[in-house]
Amino acid sequence: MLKTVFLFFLILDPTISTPREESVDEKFSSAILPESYHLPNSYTSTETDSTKQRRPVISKGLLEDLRLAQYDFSEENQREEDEEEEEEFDDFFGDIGRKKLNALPTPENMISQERFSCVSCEAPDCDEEDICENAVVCYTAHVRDVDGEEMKSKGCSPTHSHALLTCSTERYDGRHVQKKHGISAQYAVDCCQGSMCNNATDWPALPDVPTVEKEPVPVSTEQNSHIIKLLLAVICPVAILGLLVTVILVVMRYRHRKRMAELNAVDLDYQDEMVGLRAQAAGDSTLREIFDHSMTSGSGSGLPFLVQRTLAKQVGLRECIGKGRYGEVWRGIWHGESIAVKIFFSRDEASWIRETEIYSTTLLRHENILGYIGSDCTSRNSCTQLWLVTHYHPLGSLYDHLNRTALTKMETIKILISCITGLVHLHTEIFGTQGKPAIAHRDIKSKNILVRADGSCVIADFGLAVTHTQATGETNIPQNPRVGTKRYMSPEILDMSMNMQLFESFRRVDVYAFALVMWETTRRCMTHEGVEEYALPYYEMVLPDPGFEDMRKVVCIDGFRPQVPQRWEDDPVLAGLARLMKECWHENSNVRLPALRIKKSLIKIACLEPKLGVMVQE
Ligand code: C9U
Repeated sequence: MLKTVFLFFLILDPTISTPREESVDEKFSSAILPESYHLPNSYTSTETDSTKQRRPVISKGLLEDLRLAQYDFSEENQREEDEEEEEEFDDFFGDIGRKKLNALPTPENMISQERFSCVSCEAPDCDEEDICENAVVCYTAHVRDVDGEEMKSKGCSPTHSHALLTCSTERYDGRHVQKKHGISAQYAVDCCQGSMCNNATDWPALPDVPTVEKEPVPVSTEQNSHIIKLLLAVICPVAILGLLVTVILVVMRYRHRKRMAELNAVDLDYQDEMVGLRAQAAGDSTLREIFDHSMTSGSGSGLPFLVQRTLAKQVGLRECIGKGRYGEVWRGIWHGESIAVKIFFSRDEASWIRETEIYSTTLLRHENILGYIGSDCTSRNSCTQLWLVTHYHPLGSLYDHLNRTALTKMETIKILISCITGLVHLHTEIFGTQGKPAIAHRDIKSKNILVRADGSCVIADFGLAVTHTQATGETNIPQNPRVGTKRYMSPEILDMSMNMQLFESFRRVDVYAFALVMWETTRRCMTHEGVEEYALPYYEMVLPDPGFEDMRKVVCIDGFRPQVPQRWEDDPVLAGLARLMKECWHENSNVRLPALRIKKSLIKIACLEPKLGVMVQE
């Protein structure tokens, strides 16, 4: 049954192709396209048949064709599908088609394989009649093409399959095609069997053009939904991603601006007399003039606030002279003079804030504290740049210096006394309205001490510093994820027994670290017995960049301290230094000497040698 329906589809749906078995079928199939509908040319023949009798269109061949079309369907299946197909059939053909299908050949009306002559004439007007031979059936066809043009033709159906296709539908109104494409052809065919039976036949009446609404084409609907799905699958993630990126950028920009405003506010807090400040035309002044002014301008130890604001714009960075966890240190040029610029990683913003606060402390300026010029916080390529600008010391850090050169006793004493003088100044609170709080450094080490051209030293890096004011009893420990350098950590930090409430504890931590700096420096002090190579404290006991636990084991559990060579004991100055450093790195922080005591002891040691004593007195 399905095969039968397929045959109808061949006629009705131009999108279904016909089998390519016979050339006649091929020709025929093209002829049945509704959009260019015309029946095949008649088979012309010279032989005429006077029989004009019209007989039922039934033949053995037709019956066989139909059987072939149905052969693989059981009766049961057929019954099941009948109802369904009837509905489809109604849709396509209505009453006209049904009538014809019901009239298909049965064994009862089977007729012999007789051949006929038929009248043959061509579309559109059938004006020149001829005769064709050997027809299974004769037909009279009336066709209206998609443009509404009517065409009339007569002819022979040469084969059974041709006859079946030609005659199986008497009337076709193209409803199905009209529905799909909004345009259709119509045809009406009368078939007859008998010699010249289509002579003088009337033109069968054409069905009206169906008035059906164009149905939305399901294929394109499906395609549309595919396209929509595809677009959704592509556009949605891209749009969401774009939106997310935009939101993140906006939030980052907002936070960046907010942060910049906060950082600027930090600066402002430490510029107490902003209003009275004169904006300086820095180009007109030398560094010294600017500093002289800054000492009286109320802007702490650095430049007047308004000059600091534009520092980053005025400084030309020349070479990177240091890199570390904090960020980078550059030598820069400012008003023709070398300056040092510490550029903090934005993750170490807390250190920049703290260092700016400490340097902005009134009375911090001291010959053994790194000279502060100013801080600037700028935005470059949407990145916060935190600058701290100080004096530049060409000899670099004490660590660099000791690595580079061995020292005379004079140089050694000068380094140690200048360092401890800086530490005394830091640790000492100066009372009064123009005073300063006590400050503990918390990261004393040879890399944080710079060597001036005259061989004396300055202390740098106040990012971890804590302050204490006796009057209020307040110890200001800023929030900072950074900790001191593990190698220089005192036993009480390593075993976590340190009393953080007591400011004195922080001073003692500095003293322990200073003792290690003394050891590093004394190793490089030449005597007639020679000199040791530069070495970091505990170099024999821990690997480079030791962990907290490594240091705890060495310093607290094993109780090791840097080794004091025999050479030192043989020299009164070095022996004195060795005794002093041992007191300063004592396990018990209470017995460590205060900075001022250390300074006095160092002076005493210096006086052991007349030349050194003169230097100290100066
Ligand atoms: C890397 C440690 N550090 C050095 C300086 C600073 N940190 C610093 C601290 N706070 C604010 C600004 C800077 C610093 N360094 C100098 N001078 C200097 C000169 C030469 C070197 C290093 C430092 N060399 C290092 C080894 N290679 C040759 C050059 N002046 C002031 C501060």
